[in-house]
Amino acid sequence: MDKDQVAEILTEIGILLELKGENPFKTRAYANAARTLETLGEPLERIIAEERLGSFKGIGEALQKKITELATTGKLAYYDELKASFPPGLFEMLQIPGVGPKKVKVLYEKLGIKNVAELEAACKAGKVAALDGFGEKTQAKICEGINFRRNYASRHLLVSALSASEPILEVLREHPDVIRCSSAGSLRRYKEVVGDVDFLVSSKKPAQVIEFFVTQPGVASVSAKGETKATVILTGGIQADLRVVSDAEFPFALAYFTGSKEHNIVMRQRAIQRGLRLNEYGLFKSKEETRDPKLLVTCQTEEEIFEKLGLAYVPPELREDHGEFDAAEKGNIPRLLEWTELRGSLHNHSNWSDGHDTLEQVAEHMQGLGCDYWAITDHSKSSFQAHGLDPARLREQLKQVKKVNQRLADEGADFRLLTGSEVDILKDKVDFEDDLLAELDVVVASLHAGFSQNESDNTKRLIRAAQNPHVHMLGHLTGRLLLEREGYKVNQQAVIDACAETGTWIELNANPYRFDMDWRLWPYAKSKGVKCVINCDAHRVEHAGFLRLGAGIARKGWLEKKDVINTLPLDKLLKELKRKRER
Ligand code: DGT
Ligand code: CA
Ligand code: CA
Ligand code: ZN
Repeated sequence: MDKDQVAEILTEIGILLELKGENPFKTRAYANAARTLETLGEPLERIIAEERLGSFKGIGEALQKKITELATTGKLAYYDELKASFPPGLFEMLQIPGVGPKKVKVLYEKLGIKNVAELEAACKAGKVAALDGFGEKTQAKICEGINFRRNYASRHLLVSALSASEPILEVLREHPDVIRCSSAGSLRRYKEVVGDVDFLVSSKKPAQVIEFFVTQPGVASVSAKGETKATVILTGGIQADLRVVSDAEFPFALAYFTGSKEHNIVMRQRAIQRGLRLNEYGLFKSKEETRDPKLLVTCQTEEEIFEKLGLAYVPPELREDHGEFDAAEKGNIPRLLEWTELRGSLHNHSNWSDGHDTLEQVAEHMQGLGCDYWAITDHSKSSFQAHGLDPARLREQLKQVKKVNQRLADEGADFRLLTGSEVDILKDKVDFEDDLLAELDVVVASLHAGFSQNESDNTKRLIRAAQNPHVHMLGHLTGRLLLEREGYKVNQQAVIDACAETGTWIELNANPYRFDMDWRLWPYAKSKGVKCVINCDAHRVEHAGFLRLGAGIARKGWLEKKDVINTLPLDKLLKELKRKRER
């Protein structure tokens, strides 16, 4: 097991001990040890081999033993026994927002509640509100959380689906019996959230491919296995479907299983209008449903299928029946953004606020990745829970950034840190005065706290922020966290209009939990001339990888290189950053 897997189990042990009512020092020791492991700067393996675990603060002898056992054998008897002593449903209850170990313990001991279903029944009967330390409000919140989970439990973040599927695609691609292979479905369409993962393979030996697929290390269990298809659960809990077809069928099956359903329906109608039939097996010269190979209109690729139906090629991201047919008919499908065209990110954090890394570490890492620039936009003072900077500390940070840049320049580096702030949008102004904002390269304004239940209040606040001549862009427009919480209510169209009027950019926050502003709104923003900035909102250097995800979502929003500010080289970017202030 690697350090993250070991850390996860230690965290779980801490929770189990808390459920048992163990003393808080003991339970916290596990949580602390987990955090220590997560932030290790070197492989756990090496530390164990060199017997250095004991040198870390808070890892005593008992913990050293457990960590070593987990890391080397992947198992821990202590953990298995502990876990077995609880009803399995208790863990599921912990997944409900607002329900922690302490609450689960009370619910279990006082009401005998062992799983989510029983918890929901107890809430409905009003029994939970009557418990000490709960009350009506908590009960209502638990109910809401249960509903939320029911709607989302079978859905997964795009990034989880990508990381579960990519290793499998890679080995499938190399398998000697695989001719062509691809992901399909919502994953290939780059939906922000997916239900299941779909794989498609062409092969002359389907049985071999199926057998190979179901025995992959990433496969946790096999739900169904046939001659040409299989359904499995991947580690991480995502379901995956594999279909194996002949190579002649491959382009048709790929188009069909990529979907979306809505897109497929229009494709099929277009075929019918031309006296043809389109299905997952082919395009046929027939007025009836068929899969007769003698009637097949041969196509080697998806491109040819589109061509036969009078359409330019539609990239998978656009296949949502959101205007792609009109565009493809007129030859107006844009050349979508490529992630390699991005040159840096303009909203990121360092350890001066709630980020993990120092300015130097950030600069070195991003330079190493080949970025041209990277803005440090730590939180402003009102975000005290995120250690927001007050004006004095921000000015101190500006000096430090200058020093880092000086050193980079001395070394002849082709890279620059930009100064900035992610300034909080308060009730009727932003968190810093104009004179301070004017000293910064980049100003992102975001709504973090105190937003209202009232859509028009929130909308007004965002519009007022857009009207500030020093605010370059609005950050994560709705504050949503995918599969976790809805965003605050805001009239996004009105905000886009205000950004168009004021020359303010809108962020596409590339954090895979956010992808905010939503891809569905970008075509409207683009039509209004509002520019996009794809930002990592990085809190650690590893988050630079979000750029690639963000670019995929931008493609889904029909965005091209020219629509995205951070495709500009540094000199042009600096000019654009001045434009609004000089209006
Ligand atoms: P998901 O998995 O819920 O995130 O969404 P998809 O789009 O991946 O849906 P999925 O996995 O059920 O099916 C994959 C594709 O197969 C879907 O996008 C379109 C195609 N498909 C499946 N069932 C139907 C259907 O009943 N009619 C049509 N026209 N297409 C279908
Ligand atoms: Ca799917
Ligand atoms: Ca599927
Ligand atoms: Zn941020």
